[in-house]
Amino acid sequence: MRNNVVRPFALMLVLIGLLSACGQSASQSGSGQTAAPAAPTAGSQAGGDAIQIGIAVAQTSNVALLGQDQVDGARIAEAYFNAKGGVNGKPIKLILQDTAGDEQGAINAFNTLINTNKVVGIIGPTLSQQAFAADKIANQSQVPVLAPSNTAKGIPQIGEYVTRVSAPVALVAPNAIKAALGINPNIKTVAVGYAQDDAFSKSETGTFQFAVTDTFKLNLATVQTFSTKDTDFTTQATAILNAQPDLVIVSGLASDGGNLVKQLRELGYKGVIVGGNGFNSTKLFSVCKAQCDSILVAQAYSPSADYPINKEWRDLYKAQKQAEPPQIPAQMFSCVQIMVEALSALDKKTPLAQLDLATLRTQLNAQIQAGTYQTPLGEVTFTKVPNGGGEINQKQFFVAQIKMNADGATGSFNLLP
Ligand code: 1QQ
Repeated sequence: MRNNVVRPFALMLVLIGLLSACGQSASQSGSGQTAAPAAPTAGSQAGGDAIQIGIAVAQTSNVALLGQDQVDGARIAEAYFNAKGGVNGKPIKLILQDTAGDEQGAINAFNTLINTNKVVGIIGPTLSQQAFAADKIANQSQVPVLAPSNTAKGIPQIGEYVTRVSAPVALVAPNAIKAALGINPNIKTVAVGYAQDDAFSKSETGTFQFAVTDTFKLNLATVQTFSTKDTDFTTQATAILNAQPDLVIVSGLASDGGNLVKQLRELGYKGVIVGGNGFNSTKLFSVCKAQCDSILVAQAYSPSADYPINKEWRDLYKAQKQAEPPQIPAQMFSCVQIMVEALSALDKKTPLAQLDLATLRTQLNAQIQAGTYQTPLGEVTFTKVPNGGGEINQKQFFVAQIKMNADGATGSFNLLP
């Protein structure tokens, strides 16, 4: 068993911990005075002051529209949980590494967090496309990953150290089509567009297309593809208009998807539009502006859900942003909560300072997947997938309709009853 291999180190590390408590610092790389270059303990992270948790999201690139929402959620969570006493009295410190928008950026951020920052676990990356590349690295290094916004099919199957906190597209997306039919029961013809260079968009469009043809028995008139890097959608918008759809469904990220909607409306499309999970950000409003109005988006979060911690989170977010919290920052807040609560539970079994980092990471992973968490998303538990990690169990999903304000720049996600 892996745990037994590292156990002999634990005793030695307790001694090092005692030494450092006597005023001698146990640095991450091991000081020249210690007999052996020991693996760092949780207690030696950040000089023993705080427990370091990695946040690897897109702070730059076109994906930063979504990643910035995650930074907001993470910062609020860090202050909130530290004010509540952190991990049994010990504060947490979030270490942010920018992944930018691609796979290599995510791999680099994960490697830095694992090997340089020596975090106990990682929350990230922003995209499924990045997760399929970077989560493998964490899995090989036996570092727990919480997937805050990775909704494509197959994420928990990457490996046992991957736990998904973001409900998969297969469960969430079809709710938006149902809502569209509620608004216009005469919908017969559907056009679909998706980003063909993005794993989430491909996975989500598969779910949408199946729901259109098989679940709701509608006519799928055209399927248009684009890239997440595109800005000109004349070709796709023209083809969609020519198909004369009553409903258009877009699976893309906030910047490309938002631009497709904008250009579609500018060319004269008047019917219902459904956007996928890439639209679940108020940052979308700066892309399609007034033309974002009335888009339907299914979500795994409701700001008005009646859970005690959701009320606190919502108030904190509103005080900072003067807006209701969208889904993506709420999922990030929930990830930080799950890390903190799992660390606290583990610390009660064995004080974290007595565990070497490798053991701590392994035990933290098991603790994360075994727990039940009352989050802003509702009660969250995980099901272990065969040969993989943890898949989220979440009870409630919602559909919102975007309402843009008269200024054409600000707006809100209004939940449908
Ligand atoms: C994924 C997604 C993105 C839209 C999250 C920002 O759901 O990549 O899986």
